[in-house]
Amino acid sequence: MSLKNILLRTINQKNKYINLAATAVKINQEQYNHRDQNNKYKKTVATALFSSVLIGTVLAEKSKNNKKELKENNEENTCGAGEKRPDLPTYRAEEISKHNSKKSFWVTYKNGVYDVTSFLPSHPGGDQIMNAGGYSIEPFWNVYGMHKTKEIYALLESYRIGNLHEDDMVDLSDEELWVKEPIRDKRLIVKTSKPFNAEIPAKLQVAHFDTPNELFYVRQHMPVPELDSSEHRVRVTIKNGQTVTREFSLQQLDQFPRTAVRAALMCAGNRRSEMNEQVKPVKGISWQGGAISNAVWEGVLLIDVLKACGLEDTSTAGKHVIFTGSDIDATGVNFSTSIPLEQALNPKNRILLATHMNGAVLPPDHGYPLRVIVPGAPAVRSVKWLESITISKDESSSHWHQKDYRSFNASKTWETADFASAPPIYSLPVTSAICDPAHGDTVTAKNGVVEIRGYAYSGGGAKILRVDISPDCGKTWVQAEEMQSDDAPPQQHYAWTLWTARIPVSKGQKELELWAKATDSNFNTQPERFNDIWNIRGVLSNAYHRIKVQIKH
Ligand SMILES: Nc1nc2c(c(=O)[nH]1)N[C@H]1C(S)=C(S)[C@@H](COP(=O)(O)O)O[C@H]1N2
Ligand SMILES: [Mo]
Repeated sequence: MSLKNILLRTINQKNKYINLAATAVKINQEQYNHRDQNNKYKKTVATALFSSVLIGTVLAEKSKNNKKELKENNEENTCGAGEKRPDLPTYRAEEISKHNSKKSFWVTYKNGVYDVTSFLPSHPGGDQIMNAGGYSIEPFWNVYGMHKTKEIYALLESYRIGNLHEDDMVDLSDEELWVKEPIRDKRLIVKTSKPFNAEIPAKLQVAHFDTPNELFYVRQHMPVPELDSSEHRVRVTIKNGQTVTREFSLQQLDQFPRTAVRAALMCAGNRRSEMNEQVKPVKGISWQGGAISNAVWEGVLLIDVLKACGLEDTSTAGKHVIFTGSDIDATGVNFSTSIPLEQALNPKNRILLATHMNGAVLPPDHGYPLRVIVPGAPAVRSVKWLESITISKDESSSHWHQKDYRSFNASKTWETADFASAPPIYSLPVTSAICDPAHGDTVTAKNGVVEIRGYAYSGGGAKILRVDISPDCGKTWVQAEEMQSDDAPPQQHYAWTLWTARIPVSKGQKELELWAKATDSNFNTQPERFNDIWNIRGVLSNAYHRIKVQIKH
């Protein structure tokens, strides 16, 4: 890059930080305004202004750090992928662009040209890859940051056929996309930074029944969109012969009765890493047990809004509600997924259009200013930054709905799995995990007893009835004594359960292997091993949780 370009970029960058700080002040004021309107949060304007300035300063500072981080990340280990290879031929961009079909499919990365035709069927993201045909994969990998691993760079390089002509090289670095990301709590365990995916540390899961907002796990597919609650609208479209569309501002939504639901959100991929380690590799973020957190969500009922839009008059069977967020992928497509309309209209399911989380305005990472909460469903259905709700005879056609969050039997491979015929995951099976101690910890036995704590959860409104712990690989079981759960009725119980168990150990015992399993109000229980439930995507990974600890007496 020329000196002039570098200077221009620096000036642009600086202006961006100034804008960013200004926006932060605006958003922050707006959040306080919103609270005041609801007459629920009595904060003085003075406090609001003070914290606005404070947050503005912190954000500006953070952006500087982000830039530093970006530089460091740019020096990530790409295993030499995309470096010049004098032994290989050179291709012009025009020639490369012709190879964009399933018959012949080329992509570029930095200097490298790759023929990945034979890789297409095994791409975990399905046909999404077709967007990069004859072009650079960089802008796509900038959005889908999980590609940026040593293994994937090495895999890419194995398809190398040539070099991109010098004159056709373009700077496709990704700074622009990520400078506006929110500030995150340093205690979160970061799995991928762009997009930001992070789990809550296990010991902090059991420290609070309602997870503090800043510790709630975060799962993003794209950069966090910047939205303004005073301008935000949600569009409701009902296709029934003629199409009816209505738009609601947040103030208009507030006209509906407000209500609160305590619900855990769990990613369908929670505990995937155990399936990966105990059976064989799966594809997806390697979540340990931290892709679940619990909160009280507040907003209006989806069912009330749909009825106000005249939905009652239509037949519901076989239809779907498509939720669309404001976050967009590299090709300009918004995040979207759907649930069956019957599920949405069952009042027991208490589906919310939520504006608040644990009494505070939704943080940007969790969908500010509006998200849908589908209690008891895999968290992917709880679309953040909600901008449209569409009643349709078809499921969402999005990649995230069609090519992900579906399950297969253990024999299906990426080549044989048929996503189109596999049912989408709309509920969750019973699961549990021991959070404290962690695997490998040394614990102290007091009066011959070791105390352990964890969570348990089941989807579809099922409540946890029992958590059983085996201290001897299944010979005997000890029942957890203390169970902290919500007081909602058993078939409408959407929160997690935190439990404590006391495990007797014998004198002089040095090591203890612990197995945990939960039983829910449908009397479903966790499977013993991961082998039989293994699936290519590593979803619904709910076999017994097993850890080993050392004992100090
Ligand atoms: N708009 C939008 N909504 C989304 C997602 C997303 O990437 N974009 N991720 C989904 C997934 S897969 C999960 S697990 C949850 C995570 O919610 P959280 O980040 O508030 O924990 O959000 C869901 N809603
Ligand atoms: Mo998820």
